Amino acid sequence: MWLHPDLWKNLPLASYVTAIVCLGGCTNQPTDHQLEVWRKEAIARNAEIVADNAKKTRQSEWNLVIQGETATSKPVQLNWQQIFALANTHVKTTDANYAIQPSQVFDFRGIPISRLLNEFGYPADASEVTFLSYDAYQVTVSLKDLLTYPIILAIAKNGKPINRDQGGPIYLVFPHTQYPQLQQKYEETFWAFYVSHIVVGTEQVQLRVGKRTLRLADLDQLTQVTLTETVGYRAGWPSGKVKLHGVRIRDILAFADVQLPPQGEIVLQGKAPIFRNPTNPITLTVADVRDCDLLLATRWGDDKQPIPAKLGGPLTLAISSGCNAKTRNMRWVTFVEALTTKP
Ligand SMILES: Nc1nc2c(c(=O)[nH]1)N[C@H]1C(S)=C(S)[C@@H](COP(=O)(O)O)O[C@H]1N2
Ligand SMILES: [Mo]
Repeated sequence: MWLHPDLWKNLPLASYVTAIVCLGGCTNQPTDHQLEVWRKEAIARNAEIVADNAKKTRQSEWNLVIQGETATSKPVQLNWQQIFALANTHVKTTDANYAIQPSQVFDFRGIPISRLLNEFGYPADASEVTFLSYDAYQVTVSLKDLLTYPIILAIAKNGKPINRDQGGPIYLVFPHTQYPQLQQKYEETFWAFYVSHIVVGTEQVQLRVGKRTLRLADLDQLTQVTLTETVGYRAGWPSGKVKLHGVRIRDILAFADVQLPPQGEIVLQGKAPIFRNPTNPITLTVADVRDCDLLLATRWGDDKQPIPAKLGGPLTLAISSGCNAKTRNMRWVTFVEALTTKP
């Protein structure tokens, strides 16, 4: 069974009140139910942070990054002026998220994804494109559909900037009215709000650690570890226990000659803006990095498949249930890009 993105939202508050009661007195072996409860708690807390931070970034400071298996494999960053200049396609459609008037047609103006794909290139064998948002929400769309239909990153709705609570400043819009066949396939959960990155296919592993940049071949030299856990990622993963294969963060740091700061913390950065917010960084305690299994996963499942962008790959944080509650409760970071230390 696959998790519907909706399961991550509108979490019943009552379900995690029990976790608070248990935090002081839990045994070392939390039950699956407790893990699930902690995961929901972390996600609910995250939702608040996201709502808060998303409001702070102004439209004029917004960037859009295009990367992955593009022609140059180098990320291209568009600033607001460039985004604005490219956004000259109009799509008249209902808004899948406008529940008040589901039949109302709006005039969206935006950048057709096909234009970006043609400009920046894509490999002949690529089949999907992943859109990542400020809050680490992600959706994956078939490349063929993106080339066939005017699916746009909209920056205006009826001639006005799109409000944050309606998905602005950049909202992924599908031409539902003109192409009703897309209504089922790309229902409201696909309409990503505040898009910040477009990943064509899946990127190569590239992890900044101290002064070094590690590739998959480097990580594959280290001790390989497998965890079987209920994952806390937000999108796309199966529910229930999943096998994650990768390397320990402490081994990665040692490999890159980075010392564990005795009193400090390890800072992890992901691609989504909320996973690299300097004022609210994702931190791991030195004790947990030293004493429990905190992995960067490179593969998953029984057949050790690479982790595709659709699941937040190629590198994701995986947290063992043997870690302390504080760490266990943390976000499972997708699209991991850097590890640093904080004294
Ligand atoms: N960036 C982002 N886009 C998103 C979501 C989200 O959490 N973050 N939720 C999706 C889902 S599941 C739905 S139903 C719609 C509306 O989400 P809302 O109910 O939070 O307004 O937006 C979609 N786009
Ligand atoms: Mo939803």
